[in-house]
Amino acid sequence: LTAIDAERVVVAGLGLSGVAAAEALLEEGCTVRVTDSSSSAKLKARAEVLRSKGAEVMIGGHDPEWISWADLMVVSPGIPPATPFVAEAVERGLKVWSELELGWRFCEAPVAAVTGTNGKTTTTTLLNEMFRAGHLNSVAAGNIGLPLVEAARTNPGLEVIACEVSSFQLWFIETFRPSQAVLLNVANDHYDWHHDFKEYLSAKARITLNQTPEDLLVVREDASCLSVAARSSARVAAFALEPPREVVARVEGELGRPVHAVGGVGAGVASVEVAGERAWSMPVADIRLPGPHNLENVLAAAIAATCAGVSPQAISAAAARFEGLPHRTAYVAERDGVTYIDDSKATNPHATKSAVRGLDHVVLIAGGRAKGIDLSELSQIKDRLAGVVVMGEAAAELKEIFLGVPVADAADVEEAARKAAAMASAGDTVLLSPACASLDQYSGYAERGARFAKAVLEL
Ligand code: UMA
Repeated sequence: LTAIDAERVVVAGLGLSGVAAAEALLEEGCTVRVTDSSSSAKLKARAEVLRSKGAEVMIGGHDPEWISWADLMVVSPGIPPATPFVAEAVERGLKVWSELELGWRFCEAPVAAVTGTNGKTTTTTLLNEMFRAGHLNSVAAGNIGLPLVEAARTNPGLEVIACEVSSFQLWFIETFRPSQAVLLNVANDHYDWHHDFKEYLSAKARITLNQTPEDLLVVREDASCLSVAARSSARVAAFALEPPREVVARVEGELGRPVHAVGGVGAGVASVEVAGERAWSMPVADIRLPGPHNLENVLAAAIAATCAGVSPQAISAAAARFEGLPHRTAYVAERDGVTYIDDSKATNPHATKSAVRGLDHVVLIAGGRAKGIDLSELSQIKDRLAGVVVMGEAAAELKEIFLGVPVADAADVEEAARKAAAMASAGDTVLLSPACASLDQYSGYAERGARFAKAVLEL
């Protein structure tokens, strides 16, 4: 096999990525063994399907013997590299890829990859909308929920792929080389998977590892993202919520080399300049996505779309239409002059800080599972808060952090909605933006957000 160059492949993890990887490998004629540590009813059913397609499947554990049998391991993003089965494979010199690396080898169209701690899914979706508005045959894939390997194999005639990539997927790449890479932001998250910020940042930096001067790297103008750009071989573009000329000056000063393109905002107009010439602009008031964090997402997508040759009209049309995704600073309702917003997807402090930025008089609902992240940076938003309702595992920690702000306890998100409503006055915003994962109480952020919205509508 030219693309994969392996015959005996172990697929670790039998989730979306594992199933898509195993199916692709079987079709390529590889001998495939699949293993998952869990043995739930769902996995048993999946195992049967894969067996019927010719894979050997072991659920309920991983057999280290398989490492010496294989010449490639494809590991699911949910399995941290410190997991003994994966760590041992790496140590013994087995080739280990993420599903992203495997999927890349099936891609015939250029990939525009988007990563960052927050805003990935929104930006990937918007970028795909911009491509489509520009009449490019494009699909949104990757961490967004459609494994790249599946997207590449099941969509003939693609001209570009908007691919959301996570640090987990980037960890085990080898040749993955996006024509365009977008690094939206890097903030504390996922310390249950990565060791520390340095390791997390270096995983994110891998998005540009194989890029060349023919490729483009789009970064936020901040110290962490620019440190990645400084070490990249790609052409660099940068964005910030300031006039483009100022952004150019700062970035070039920092990097010591010219920037290819820049996105910024001045006098109420968002714009992109390429090689010093204005290539796209749009009044900020015409952009539907709410909040400054989303304006950054729009700038990042607009730079990538512009540099991919999409017309400014098509970019503006997509940005004027796109209202955002559920549970991401999503408007729920207004009750007695109080606005209710569902930002259940905010599962780290940076996301919560971004949601609060741009708002005043907020009654914040926060808490859940902290994933090993220090939540104390949330104290920076204290002066914007009229009150806080805490819930879940992190409740006690949050109470300490918000000392001085009126705080109430809630057993669940429904009670939190009621207590927040009682604390809010006309003109305030009640914001569910938990800064924590939901898995201590809910099946996911979507359930937590849906239950919040329902409770608000019943107030
Ligand atoms: N498992 C093992 N051994 C272990 C640990 C886990 O076998 O030691 C098994 C689990 O029992 C489970 C499987 O591995 O059956 C887990 O697979 P997975 O968690 O990698 O899930 P997938 O269904 O393959 O989904 C993954 C992404 N999940 C994660 O990164 C955790 C999905 O992103 C992504 O949409 C999908 O691939 C397609 O690319 C989700 C996500 O939460 C939405 N991503 C994180 C985020 O956005 O913050 C990064």
